[in-house]
Amino acid sequence: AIQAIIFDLDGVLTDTAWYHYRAWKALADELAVPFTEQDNEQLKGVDRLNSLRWIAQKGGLALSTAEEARLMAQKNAHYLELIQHMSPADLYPGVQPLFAAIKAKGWKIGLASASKNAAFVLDRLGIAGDFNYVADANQVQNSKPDPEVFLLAASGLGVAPAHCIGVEDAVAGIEAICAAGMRPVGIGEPARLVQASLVVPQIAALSIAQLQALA
Ligand code: G16
Ligand code: MG
Repeated sequence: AIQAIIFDLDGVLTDTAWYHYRAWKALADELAVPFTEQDNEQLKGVDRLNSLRWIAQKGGLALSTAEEARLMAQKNAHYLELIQHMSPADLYPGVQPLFAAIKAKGWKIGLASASKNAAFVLDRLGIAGDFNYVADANQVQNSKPDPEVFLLAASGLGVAPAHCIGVEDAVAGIEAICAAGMRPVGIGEPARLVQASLVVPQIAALSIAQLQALA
């Protein structure tokens, strides 16, 4: 039986991808590396260091560890500036009723995000208090598709992975959920998220009945 739903943050509960894109784009421009919104699709769910390495590789740049650290700090400062004005209005429609329905079932709510800024974003969205446990990139060594962040969320919730459903928009995230031994729900296109048991176009289309049926 289902006992917990573990959500990814960016692309599932809110659209921070646009802000990540603007911050990476500014950095790529400075490095003279071509970088488009389509390129940014590849970086969804990918952590900060691996995102920078993806851009550096695209530009054929070899960065030292010190340069990587400086560029990551620069990108993050810009990203933080861009997300300062996020508010509950940035929460995707459908999240609040879904959370209410999950709580009414007595199921727990967890977060598994590749972002180090997850707690700040939850706070800005006004939903920090809805989570029984928040796992993010500050606490894990291995980035998605490794299952570590989902397994940490499950253990923080005190629920065995087999009793959890994971909800993700990124291919690497769905892989992480599968590797964790949880049931995967995708947000986006079925053709892209082939490993997911169920795919809906956006979170507003996800019902408690569909989640219950995965049990
Ligand atoms: C998010 C985004 C990624 C971003 C990553 C790291 O992951 O999807 O694009 O690179 O976080 O973010 P930060 O630089 O804030 O640590 P998720 O797992 O919430 O989709
Ligand atoms: Mg995501």
